[in-house]
Amino acid sequence: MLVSFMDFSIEYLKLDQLRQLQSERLAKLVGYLEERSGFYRGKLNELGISSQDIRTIEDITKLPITYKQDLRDHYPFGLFTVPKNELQRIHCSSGTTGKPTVVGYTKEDVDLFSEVVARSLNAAGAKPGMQLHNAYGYGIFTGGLGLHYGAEKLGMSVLPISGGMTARQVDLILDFKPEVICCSPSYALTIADEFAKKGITAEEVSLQYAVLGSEPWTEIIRGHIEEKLGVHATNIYGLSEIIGPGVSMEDFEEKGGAYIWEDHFYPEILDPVTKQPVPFGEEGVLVITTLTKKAMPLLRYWTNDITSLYYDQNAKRTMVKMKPIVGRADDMLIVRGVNVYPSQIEDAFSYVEGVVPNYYLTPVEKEQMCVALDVDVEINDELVKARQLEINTDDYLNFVGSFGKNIENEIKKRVGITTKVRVHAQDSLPKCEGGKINRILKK
Ligand code: DLL
Repeated sequence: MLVSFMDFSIEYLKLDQLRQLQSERLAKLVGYLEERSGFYRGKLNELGISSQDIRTIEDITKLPITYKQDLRDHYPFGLFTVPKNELQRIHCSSGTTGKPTVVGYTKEDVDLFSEVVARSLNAAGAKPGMQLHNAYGYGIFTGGLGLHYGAEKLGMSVLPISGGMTARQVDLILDFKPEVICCSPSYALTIADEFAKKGITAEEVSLQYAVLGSEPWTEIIRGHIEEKLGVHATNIYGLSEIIGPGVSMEDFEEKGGAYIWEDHFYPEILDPVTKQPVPFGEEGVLVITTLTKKAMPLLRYWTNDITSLYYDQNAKRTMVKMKPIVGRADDMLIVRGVNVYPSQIEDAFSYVEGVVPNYYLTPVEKEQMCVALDVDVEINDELVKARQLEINTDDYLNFVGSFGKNIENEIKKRVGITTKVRVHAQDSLPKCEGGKINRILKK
């Protein structure tokens, strides 16, 4: 078996030592940017501050916020702080419209990326010598290569299968018997369904751990994946601008929230409107400062992702945790004045037995205002079979009708909006074919 030479002791650093380390790193970073970044030099000048004003991590609130637009305005390489010949890799964020957001890595940055992904895999339960079935997309997306290098750093072997061709993925999992899989949660559901279609049970699948992220997901999806694949499913979060996957990660024995590797990525939660820090524990926009990156460090990067921070009394490690992302501020729907994220609807499903969390939301608009939401969702076959209902008979339609009403009521109760729920047979709505899924359909 391969042995890992990684040292994870930093994850258990005493809080005062961690703050000291963050303070030193922040002061050094601002000096570095003042020297190398025309963009940040200009921003610091505008605010009338210099690197001399940044001595402790608390001084971070004096610093400018960086937005995605700043990266777009300096497309492609304008925010890089090293010459192009010092780069080792270039990635882009996953936006589908307009020019991509470009990020560069020096060799040190790639090492850092591998280190935080290796830490994440370790927290997910993976061990040196295990095999990773890496179904994240390889290419300019950070998922595939990010997990690949991290797994190798931990001492795992990797099958770089990438996303798509689900039938083949399933065959190779059966033949190669990997212990660990990584992909988006929606694609893990597709893979799990493919096993079920073949009549293969969780006990027959070698997988033990699933490392899932790149899109919001909730406990109902975790439950389905854990049950169908017989794994511990944990949440990995990250974004290209900061590094890629491995900004934060759940522990497989703790779950519920993800440790932020805050010796490298300093988190703040800001109010989306006032842009001021919210009281600790309250929800807002996650803003991250990269304390140690070289090619494209960012100060207070506005991720647009909504979450909150907390300390877990029973946590193994000392670093702060974040709750699962509720959604991106961009994906928020306003239904008759109520702010709604798809993940809140998904969460409401968990209160009705028999919902298969493969769903789509279609906003219903009147005079350019969203007044309601149509929800298409699947019903579990087993439930229908258990009641011995023949598809499309009156009994079936009545049952499905009241099932849909139950979901509508739960959504009304928990999210506060009116929806029309259309119930579909299991496996009849389009599935994720690899990569990130978009739950919101346009009419
Ligand atoms: O999605 C990096 C990644 C790859 C993360 C593989 C995890 C696993 P981008 O393509 O730049 O990078 O997209 C980043 O995806 O700002 C969030 O909105 C969303 N996102 C990523 N992970 C999660 C997660 C990668 N675990 C954007 N939960 C982020 C919710 C997530 N949203």
